[in-house]
Amino acid sequence: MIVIEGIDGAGKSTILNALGVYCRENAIDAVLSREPTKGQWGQKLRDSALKGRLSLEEELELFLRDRAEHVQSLIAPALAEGKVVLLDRYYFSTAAYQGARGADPQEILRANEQFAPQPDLVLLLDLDPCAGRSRIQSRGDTPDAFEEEEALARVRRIFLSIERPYLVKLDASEPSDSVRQKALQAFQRVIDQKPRLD
Ligand code: T5A
Repeated sequence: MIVIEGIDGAGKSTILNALGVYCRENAIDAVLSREPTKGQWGQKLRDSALKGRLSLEEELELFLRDRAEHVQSLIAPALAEGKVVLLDRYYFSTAAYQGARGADPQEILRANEQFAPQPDLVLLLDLDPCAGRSRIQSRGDTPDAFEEEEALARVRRIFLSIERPYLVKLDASEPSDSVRQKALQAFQRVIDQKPRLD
């Protein structure tokens, strides 16, 4: 399982799509997904970003419910079939974003790691929040309630403080091609180490 993390506008979807294309071109059986999901809990969270933010406790609960459903319905079955799961955000986002609102990031990691499979690789796309915001704006979108700059600076600090052996930090301020090349190299290293089920 490969997870892409980073603040809003860091380029996660761009890298996820590039990894998806690479898998198709190299006959790697992969499933792409993202959190929050399009399920009932994920949709509620997305609505809250537009309509008015929920309390920290409500957010934490919904992200956990959404993830538990995601693990059960998609992640665990795909892994059991030997597929590569590519995820845009996972529980590191909960540690960073809900941590930035005051929850304990270490406790969030611990709670999630009790039920959610740990990834083989986390690509952390590190970017200054100001740059992330302007990328979102130049894409034609308006940053939402999760995307205030000061809060994103706290989110970024928490992301950078997470220590896991499978976490690789990439400088997302570099041009897209360069970030993509580095992401693909890290991805291929992991694929080369994994025994294939077929
Ligand atoms: N959340 C989520 C929590 O609070 N807790 C949780 O547990 C979870 C799972 C979800 C929100 O939910 C919060 C975090 C989020 O605020 P989302 O739907 O994942 O949000 O949306 P974002 O993370 O905001 O995703 P975006 O699509 O806005 O950003 P991406 O995917 O990081 O960036 P991307 O690839 O769309 O790129 C943005 C723009 O920049 C360009 C792209 O072409 C695009 O136009 N770009 C670059 N430009 C220059 N150089 C590069 N290297 C570039 N890479 C991409």
